[in-house]
Amino acid sequence: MTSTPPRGLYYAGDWHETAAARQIVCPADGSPVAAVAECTAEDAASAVTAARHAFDEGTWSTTPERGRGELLLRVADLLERDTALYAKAESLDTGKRLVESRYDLADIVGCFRYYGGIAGTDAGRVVDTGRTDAISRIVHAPVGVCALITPWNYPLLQVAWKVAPALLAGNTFVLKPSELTPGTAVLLMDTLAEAGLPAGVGNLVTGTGPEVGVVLTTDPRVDLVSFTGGLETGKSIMAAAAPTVKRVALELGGINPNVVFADADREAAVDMALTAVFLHSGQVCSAGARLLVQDSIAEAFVDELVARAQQIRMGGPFDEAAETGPLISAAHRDKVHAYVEAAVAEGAVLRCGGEIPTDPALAEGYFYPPTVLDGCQAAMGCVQQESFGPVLTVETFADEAEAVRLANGTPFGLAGAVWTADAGRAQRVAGALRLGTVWINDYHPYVPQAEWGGFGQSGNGRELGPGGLAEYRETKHIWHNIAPAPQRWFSS
Ligand code: TXE
Repeated sequence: MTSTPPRGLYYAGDWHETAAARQIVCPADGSPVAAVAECTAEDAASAVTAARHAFDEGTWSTTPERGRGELLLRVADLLERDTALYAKAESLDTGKRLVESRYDLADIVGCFRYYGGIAGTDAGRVVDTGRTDAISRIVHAPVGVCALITPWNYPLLQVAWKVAPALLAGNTFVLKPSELTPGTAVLLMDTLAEAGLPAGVGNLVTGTGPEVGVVLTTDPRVDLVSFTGGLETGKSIMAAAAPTVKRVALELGGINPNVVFADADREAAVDMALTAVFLHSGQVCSAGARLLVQDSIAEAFVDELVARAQQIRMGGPFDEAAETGPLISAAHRDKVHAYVEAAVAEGAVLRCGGEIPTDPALAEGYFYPPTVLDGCQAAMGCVQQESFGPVLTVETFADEAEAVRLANGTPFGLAGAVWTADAGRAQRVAGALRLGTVWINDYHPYVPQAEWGGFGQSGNGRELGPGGLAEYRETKHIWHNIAPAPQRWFSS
């Protein structure tokens, strides 16, 4: 029997073998999923060479934008055709429920369709020069070679948010997915090739940040880095990109406020407060991990929420009774548990969860139960830093001004919500919150047409929408003198 070598290094239109491989395991039970190429710094440099060559050669950047959009639409159709394959791969790598991976795939298809659909709708603009002898145009140009570095919580979704606009704008890219969840990125290279993407335009390196990620953020042949991941990594990427003045876009998460006023629809607000924080076991950059609830309803609201949180069923991707899955790794689970212990040590009241489960059915996986920390104060570490796990902190407020002040009281600003029956208050608070996304009487919905990104230390730049495409475009001014004549600025 011949075995195929582990895949993960793809450049210039071909798969390449690597000296080493990494075994991916399913976080739900630690079972082996697949061996994936463990690339070196040299492998990453080879991928950059291919991307640079393809960009400079120009086939893709000179393909009319509508043609590039048609390719994205073909990718969307192929992803839809292969949903079962992709969803299974995503669930095995992340441990998330199969049904959630299927939802993610629908969103991924939607992202490719959105960018495919807007192709050719914005060709720049003509500027009034105030002269009859000159024409001035603003046009879009691709930035060049893009390094796309992605995390493990929504592996292919975060890839899609970068790859689709990067390709539409005419760039070439080197993708580096998280070393924990590379499976669907490997599959995507096959899909892009099947859709007809020219060799060298889309390239992949699998491996770690310190080994291959660093090459992508420092190589002078890379023009742009788009990164989604942790705050500390984001800071180091920004610094690494500085000496070669790369364009940098960062999506770094945060600890997001979910503000509930006493007049809110109680049933909906409790229900959605659970979804806000416990969806995907809290491993969501926009998770509503900070509940701010008006003091007159706080006790009853939190009692109800805790009672429901205790009922949430954990299980693996193929357990149909499960409502949420494991954390991504033992190391991440230990980090979340240490966060909870530190919160309790600084005075938070543990209302539920807070212990690594002892249920034998969950013993092989990295599960952590929905956890509620009541009685938190703005200055506590647990309110100022994200756990990125299924942990809710609870604070109370007296009035609108205090709610806004508390909600804005962290260095982050990705997303959050306000719950109230008062439309005027809803708009006032939404306007005052320093967040990239504000939901009113809802939590988590997003559409590819709307920009996504953060204020403050949640990052810079935007993904999705026209703004997400703008990240991958240079703006160029073309001035055309149609009646050239000497100007005689210098008389000699
Ligand atoms: O992410 P990293 P980690 C947060 C969450 C989590 C924390 C750390 O709080 O606990 O980040 O998670 C690559 N140069 N989020 O350590 O390290 C890495 O290989 C270039 C929020 O898993 O940020 C992976 O591909 N690349 C978040 C990617 O960066 C480097 C999602 C993300 O990994 C690199 C995930 C380097 N020096 C975690 N070091 C969100 N915003 O949604 C690492 N990488």
